[in-house]
Amino acid sequence: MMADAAKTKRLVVVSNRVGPLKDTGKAGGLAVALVDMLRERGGVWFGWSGQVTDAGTFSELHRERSKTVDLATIDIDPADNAEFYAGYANRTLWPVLHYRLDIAEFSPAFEAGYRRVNERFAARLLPLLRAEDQIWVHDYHFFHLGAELRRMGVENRIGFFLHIPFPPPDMLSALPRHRDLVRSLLAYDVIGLQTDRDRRHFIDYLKEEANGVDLGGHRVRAFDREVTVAAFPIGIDTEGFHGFAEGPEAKRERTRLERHLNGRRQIVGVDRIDYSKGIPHRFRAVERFFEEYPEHRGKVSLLQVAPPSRSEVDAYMDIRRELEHLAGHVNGRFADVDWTPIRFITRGFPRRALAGVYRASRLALVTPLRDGMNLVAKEYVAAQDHEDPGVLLLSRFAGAAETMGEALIVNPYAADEVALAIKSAFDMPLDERRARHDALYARLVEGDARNWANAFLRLLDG
Ligand code: GDG
Repeated sequence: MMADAAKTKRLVVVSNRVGPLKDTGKAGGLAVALVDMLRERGGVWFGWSGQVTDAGTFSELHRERSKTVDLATIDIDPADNAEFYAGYANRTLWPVLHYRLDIAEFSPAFEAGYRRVNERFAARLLPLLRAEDQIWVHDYHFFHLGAELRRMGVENRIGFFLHIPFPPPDMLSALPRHRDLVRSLLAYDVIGLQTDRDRRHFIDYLKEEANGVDLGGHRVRAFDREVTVAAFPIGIDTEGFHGFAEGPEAKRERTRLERHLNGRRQIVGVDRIDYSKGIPHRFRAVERFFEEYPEHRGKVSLLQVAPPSRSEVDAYMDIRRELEHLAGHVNGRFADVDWTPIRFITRGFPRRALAGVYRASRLALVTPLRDGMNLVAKEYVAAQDHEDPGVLLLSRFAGAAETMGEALIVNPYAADEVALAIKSAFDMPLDERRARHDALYARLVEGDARNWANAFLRLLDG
């Protein structure tokens, strides 16, 4: 149990994008969990306003208050946007941390912009802090923020959670000045990673590159600091999302889809367009499935929902074009007048309708080449009808695979293996589907977003 004194400590959350404070269900599990925690303890959520202006990080502080929670944001300027956000964060760190050295861009200007923005965010956060606050910083945009706060004299407990993978040390060491980046991380008191694999990589890095020592009991010593390092697999608002799937918006969406499906079965994929999500590999696996198992032609189709993201980064435009081309190729090869094998939709769905899309699908393909966790896998399971659940096919390279062993675990690079798994999902008898689903669902309730945040904050409370 949390000590009462700790419970009364105010919480300050820092993340690149913040909010919303109201109708948090719209934004997903993370917002639900953080807003719950912020409401309970009272606190501040600080981050980027989403605006790019000339005043940038010197802009006025934008504030919005809802009961016990303050939302505080600042802008960034065009250079910050190019160098920090679209640059070091998304063209350098994102690929390196997803094991993609081949497309990572290393630029001193990006690196300087990243440091500058971390320093500026720390300087703007400083006057909002109180002596007893617990500070919780999120994700790869802010590796240096804790170290900057320390430099400014902040002695509060500060935690950091990395939402994306931590790669093996050999890979990270290709990043210029990687030691500075990791040294900064050690300024935090608690470092949270998604999975045991990520935690192992982090500790291996400290041992290999910084004479680190694993002290056991989540404690690690390196760079003259002793800190807590642990895995906290992030969850969703499981029961809330199940409720969405039973609600009217989901039902409307289902009816619309089922009318169109006309007795056919639907496979679903839902991903931001991103090369880490393995969508082209998935399309090729679906092609292999129709090739190898022709009895399914005309009876099954894939609905791929893929809202665009980070379109200012070239690699993201390339992948969109590649997907349009691949979908066209598969459809050209197999489609019939009344059947389209792959429907590729690049607009987003409202969250409650998305729950209906999941519910209307007998199978979900969640096949990233590398993913911190992957919440789509969890949402799909949460949305199912307990009496007649669909099957989750999950990449072994998604963090979620570590705690979702009852899914059909596949290697996303092996099209024939994925094709066979798709077939076996359609052959799977009801009692097996239910047994797998029940085990997955129970674990999702246990590891929901609230419990995830509580587990992290318990360690941060110290
Ligand atoms: C990072 C890590 C980690 C997608 N399409 C629509 C839509 N979405 C929502 C999904 C899901 C979210 O976006 C995507 O979450 P993921 O976990 O799959 O991926 P990232 O955005 O890459 O997130 C990841 C996560 O952080 C949390 O720690 O799991 O590994 O990469 O919630 O539902 N939502 C709506 N319409 C869409 O069309 N409303």
